[in-house]
Amino acid sequence: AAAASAAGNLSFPPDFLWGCATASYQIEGAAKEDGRGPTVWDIFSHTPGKVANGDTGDVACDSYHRYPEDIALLKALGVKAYRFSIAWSRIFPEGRGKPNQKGVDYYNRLVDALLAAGITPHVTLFHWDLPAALPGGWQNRDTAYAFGDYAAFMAGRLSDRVKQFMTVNELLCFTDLGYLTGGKAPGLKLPQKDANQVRHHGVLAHGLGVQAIRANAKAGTRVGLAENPSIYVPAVETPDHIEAVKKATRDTNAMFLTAIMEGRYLDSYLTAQGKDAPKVQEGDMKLIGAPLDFLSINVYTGKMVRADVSKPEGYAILPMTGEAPRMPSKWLYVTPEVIYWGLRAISELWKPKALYISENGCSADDKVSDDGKVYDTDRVMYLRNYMTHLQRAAREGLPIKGYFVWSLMDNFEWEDGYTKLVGIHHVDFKTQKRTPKLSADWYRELVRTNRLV
Ligand code: GBH
Repeated sequence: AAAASAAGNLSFPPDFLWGCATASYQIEGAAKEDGRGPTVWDIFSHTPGKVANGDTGDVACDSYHRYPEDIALLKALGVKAYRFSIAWSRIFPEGRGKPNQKGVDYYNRLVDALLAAGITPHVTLFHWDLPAALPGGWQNRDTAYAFGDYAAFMAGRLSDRVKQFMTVNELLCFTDLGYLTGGKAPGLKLPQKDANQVRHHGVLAHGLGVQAIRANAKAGTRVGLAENPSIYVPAVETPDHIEAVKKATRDTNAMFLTAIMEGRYLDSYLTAQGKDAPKVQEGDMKLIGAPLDFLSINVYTGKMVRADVSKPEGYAILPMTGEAPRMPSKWLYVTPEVIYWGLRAISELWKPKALYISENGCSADDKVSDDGKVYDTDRVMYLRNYMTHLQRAAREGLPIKGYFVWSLMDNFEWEDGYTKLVGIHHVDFKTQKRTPKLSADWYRELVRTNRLV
């Protein structure tokens, strides 16, 4: 039995996996090198008015060339794992067809260098940089099959060394935000019916990816996804509000995570969408609902929920007030408890075998001081607060196995370009020099002691 000493109560489990996360388009640069094909994000970022300052990922952190330096940063932090994504269009420049060996070589070099440094690679196969050549993008069901083929290929090439694969990152962001509201690539504003079909192709791609990885990977390979479900905090920690949080979690994620965890669309979703409901083919839901080896969630923010018996759904989601504390990204309200309640609601609803936080972090009011250092006290405060609630989840025995801070370093923050920086290392985008921020010093100590102090 665990020693119930006061100090022990602040510890994380001994085998807790600490890591850092990045994504290909946000850090790699080398957009035209070694046969990489164009992606929807290349086109979007080069379209005037789409990204702040007209910023692009053409160079970003130049990690395509500087990955040894980035691995050195990971090593200096003492983390045991690195979550990165593969640029599909480096492997298949047109999304499908003949593989590009130079792209494969890059990820082989990266994986080998990580392993040589004692760092476990966790691979995301799709973090939004869709090959532009795929006709219709995610509007086309064929794209889901192309993803399955690409997943099969990568599993075959990497699973001798990579043991943990995430199919896709954040369904909402490459479906609704790309095709319904249009703030992200490809920047379309389609009618709800078409957007619902895009959502379906997204979850179908995940399902086909799971099947493809299982069929092509070496034994012992684990498959999951990195999702950003809507997650909630009970307004008051009483059984009725806690139940309301679970119900809200299940209902509001009906098109994505609930479908994946339950292998069906909730009737309430289908009814609400009516004639706009997605067209589903025979066998789709079985693929989509394939049991996963683990589930990873990206946790940034969440809303409060209270039980409300006057509503048919039995709960009310409380809006954020204008004065609620948030980080510089306008959507990033500081709600540290959501990391615990998100994990708890998901655990109780769907009993996943293992859970990870695949991203957590924030933009902050970073300024380089005279000594060249960024003292990001606000980010330290943010991380420390979230970590307290992560530790509660571990302490109470939820199956939380690891945590990846977003992000290893400042990088191309999508439509915000380089105006919102989310790294624990500062990057000087003129010189590409990386410098640990105060938050990196803080994280290194957390990783070293494996406990909150
Ligand atoms: C993550 O998404 C991404 O996975 C990662 O690549 C990114 O760098 C990181 O966040 C930091 O931002 O005003 O309606 O357009 C976080 C979840 C969900 C946050 C969508 C931004 C846009 C809200 N994102 N949200 S909206």
